[in-house]
Amino acid sequence: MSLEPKPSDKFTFGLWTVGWQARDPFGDATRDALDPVRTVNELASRGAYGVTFHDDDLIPFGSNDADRQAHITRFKKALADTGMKVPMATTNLFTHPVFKDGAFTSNDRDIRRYSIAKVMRNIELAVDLGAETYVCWGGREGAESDGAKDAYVALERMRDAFNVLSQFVIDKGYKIKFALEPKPNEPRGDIFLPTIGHAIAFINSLDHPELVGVNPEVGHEQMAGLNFVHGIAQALFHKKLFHIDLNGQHGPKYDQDLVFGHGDLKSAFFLVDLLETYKYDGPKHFDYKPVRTEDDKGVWVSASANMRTYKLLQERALAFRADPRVQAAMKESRIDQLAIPTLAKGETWKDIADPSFDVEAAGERGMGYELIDQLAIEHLMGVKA
Ligand SMILES: [Mn+2]
Repeated sequence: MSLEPKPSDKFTFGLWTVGWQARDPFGDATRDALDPVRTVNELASRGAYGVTFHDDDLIPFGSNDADRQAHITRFKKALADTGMKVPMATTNLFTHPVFKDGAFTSNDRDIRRYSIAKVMRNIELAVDLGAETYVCWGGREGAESDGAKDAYVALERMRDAFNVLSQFVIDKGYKIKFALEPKPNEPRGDIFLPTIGHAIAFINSLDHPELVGVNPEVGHEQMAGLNFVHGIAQALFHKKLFHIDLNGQHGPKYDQDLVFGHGDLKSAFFLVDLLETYKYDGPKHFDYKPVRTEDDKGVWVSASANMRTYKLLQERALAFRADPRVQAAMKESRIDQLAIPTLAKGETWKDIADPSFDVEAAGERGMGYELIDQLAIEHLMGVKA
């Protein structure tokens, strides 16, 4: 298979990813700002499917209506010229000082109301550009002190926001769904809805749970010490994987936003295997940051690296599944048996008390997983049988 990225692969990038100027808490920008029009052109030339944006990535915060329209017009022209899509958009509810205590869960009620209005305004633009998913990352929704915020009522206010926004898209007839992006911390000391599991449970409390899913990010779950592959499996199980943020992370530390695969490569391999097995057909969205050491050339090298790594892992995962040695090892490990319902059709609890079951013999059976793991590593390393 070709490793050349093409639009049918549905690779997408946030304007803020390649556009990150590499300002961090300790240092100034090391790169110039990128014009969104150039970003669209550069990514299109490398085989991407589309771009995504926060309102403020495209339209500088505080722009007047005429300037806003000018930014939108030239962005639309770049999209039309290249065929690039905008499958997702999101709102910046974290940069301006007004959001220092959060947006939907700020203790200030007027800030909460303003925040929902800012989202609604950008949803109208997102729909106009053809987006079907609206991501909500509540980076400032949290606290540094448990005395600062009532975490119970904060969830009630978070629920208010999604109920209002759901009613907004219903009343407007928009075909767009929301995707919550969990993160455990950073920039807040602790962020509400810190993991995939928290977010999915919260969605069940909403007026329109069918309109809300998740947008999990590799690094965010790994910052919490969790298994991202398991998290994605659970999101798929609940039919809530509306979008995905691919990147790389080395375990629980600050949010590294590395190129996809440049963190835990083995986890990335099994993630691609899972997405391919369950035929995830949404955008493969890279939410990463080219490392601060890179110049403009390095930025575009890193953009291509994300797509190439995905394609390589896709190739390796398919080869792994097709390898007769892997298939035999999986059969030996009884992996196929997990797909069989524990009770047969028509059986009840009355049917499972089997007095002849040999507990000791069953306890002695080895599972054979070491062989499967080694075969996975060898496929990942490109070792030919
Ligand atoms: Mn991140």
